[in-house]
Amino acid sequence: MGAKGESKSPREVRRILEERARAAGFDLVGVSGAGPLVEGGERLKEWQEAGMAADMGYMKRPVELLSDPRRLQKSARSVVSLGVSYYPGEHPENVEGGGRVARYAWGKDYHVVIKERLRSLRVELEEALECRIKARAFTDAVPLLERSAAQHAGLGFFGRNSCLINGNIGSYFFIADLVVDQEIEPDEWGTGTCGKCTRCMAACPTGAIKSPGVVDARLCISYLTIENKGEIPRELRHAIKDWAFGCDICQEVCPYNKRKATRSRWPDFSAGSGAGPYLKITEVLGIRSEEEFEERFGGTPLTRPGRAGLLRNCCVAAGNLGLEEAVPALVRCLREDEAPLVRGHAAWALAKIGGEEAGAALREVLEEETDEWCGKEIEFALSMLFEVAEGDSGGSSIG
Ligand code: B12
Ligand code: SF4
Ligand code: SF4
Repeated sequence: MGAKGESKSPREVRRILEERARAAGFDLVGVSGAGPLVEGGERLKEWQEAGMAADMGYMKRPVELLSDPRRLQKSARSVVSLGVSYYPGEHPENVEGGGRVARYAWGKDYHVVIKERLRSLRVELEEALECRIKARAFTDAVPLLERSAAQHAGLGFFGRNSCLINGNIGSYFFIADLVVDQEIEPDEWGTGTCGKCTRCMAACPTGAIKSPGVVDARLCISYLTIENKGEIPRELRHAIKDWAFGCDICQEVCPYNKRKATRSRWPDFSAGSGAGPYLKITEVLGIRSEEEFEERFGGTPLTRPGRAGLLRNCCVAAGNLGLEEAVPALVRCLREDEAPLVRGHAAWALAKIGGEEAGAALREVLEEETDEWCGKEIEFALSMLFEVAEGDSGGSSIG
């Protein structure tokens, strides 16, 4: 930090930060010291030990790393937490049988968009404070407990759905961080309460909210459809309904969002700037190469699960929607797709939708399938179809 910057008091720096961050479009601004996030760290440890981090390797790193801003930057003195609403509005009704996309992902890739603004905010601060600022700038990228840091900085309180809720704008906001070597006047910790409400816990379709503020990622649709690289466990597929990317249910039911959700002022997060609220399932199921995938979804958050992951999700959504128009595309996935992940979920979806074409395709590929897991999925799909057929013809166990 340059000598000139030190002449400004921590309070004055706080005032300048607020002014510049708001001008840069951030809805929430707060500051905390750079000490370890003790309570968050303890909760993280319990969560890790219970296996709730699923297969997210980066969430299994030592707690001391994830909960200490100074492990990110030695010279850190303050953590600036910023909030930006991404709320693009409500989902229109799913009349065309689309794959539902969580609101945070309707627009452009927030990592890129926010990072750009953080960079210019830092430059502006350097100019206003007349000094160089050493800073780490990130959002949802560097492993630090961002919600805990933001709660310490006064941005909100932890809801029972584990999201950080702000009394004025609800929870549809991203958290972004600037870990800086500046002494800035800290804010009071965020307070607030869910009161007697438990709506999110009751509404979660997979029972992922195990206790207030504790989400088991292994059951969370957001994990299953985004971070998960493998299969979606069969017993959870039906609960995913039409969600093709992420899940908003525990936020949709939240009274804070119903009353306070404030539309994003950033055009980058509007439905028109990215994939929007629904994916056209048949179109996604037809994407066979990485190039095509990048062309269609590059620059949006939807690249995260990869091509096979997104097709897997669309298979499950098609099955749950009983989307007959998707049968030809699913049959092509079953026959042609190079990823067993896609073939296996296509088999399940075909069995869910049913019909002669689906049955014929499943029987045809059974002998040729070389992947063991996929072969089992096809066998299971055929048994599902057989059960339905038996049920239809009155051939149940009663008979
Ligand atoms: C891993 C991860 C996930 C995982 C696990 C989610 C989870 N609840 O842990 C999955 C893939 C499931 C996920 C889903 C989503 N995520 Co996410 N995710 C993260 C990530 C990378 C780490 C979260 C984490 O540390 N989990 C570990 C557990 C132990 O931490 P936690 O649940 O936050 O619990 C904290 C509280 O218990 C808290 N705590 C401390 N004291 C107290 C006291 C009380 C009384 C309580 C209740 C809690 C509490 O300490 C813990 C540690 O911080 C963060 C970014 C980051 N680097 O922080 C984004 C982040 C949390 N995700 C975000 C978003 C937007 C989502 C989704 C809404 C996306 C979607 N629509 O599909 C969903 C929401 C699901 C949900 N209900 O949480 C935002 C949340 C913004 C906000 N306003 O809260 C973040 C902050 C990204 C960002 N920079 O904006 N996510
Ligand atoms: S995001 Fe969906 S699946 Fe995950 S905890 Fe919330 S309601 Fe449950
Ligand atoms: S739905 Fe109710 S319990 Fe869940 S986070 Fe919102 S206020 Fe809290």
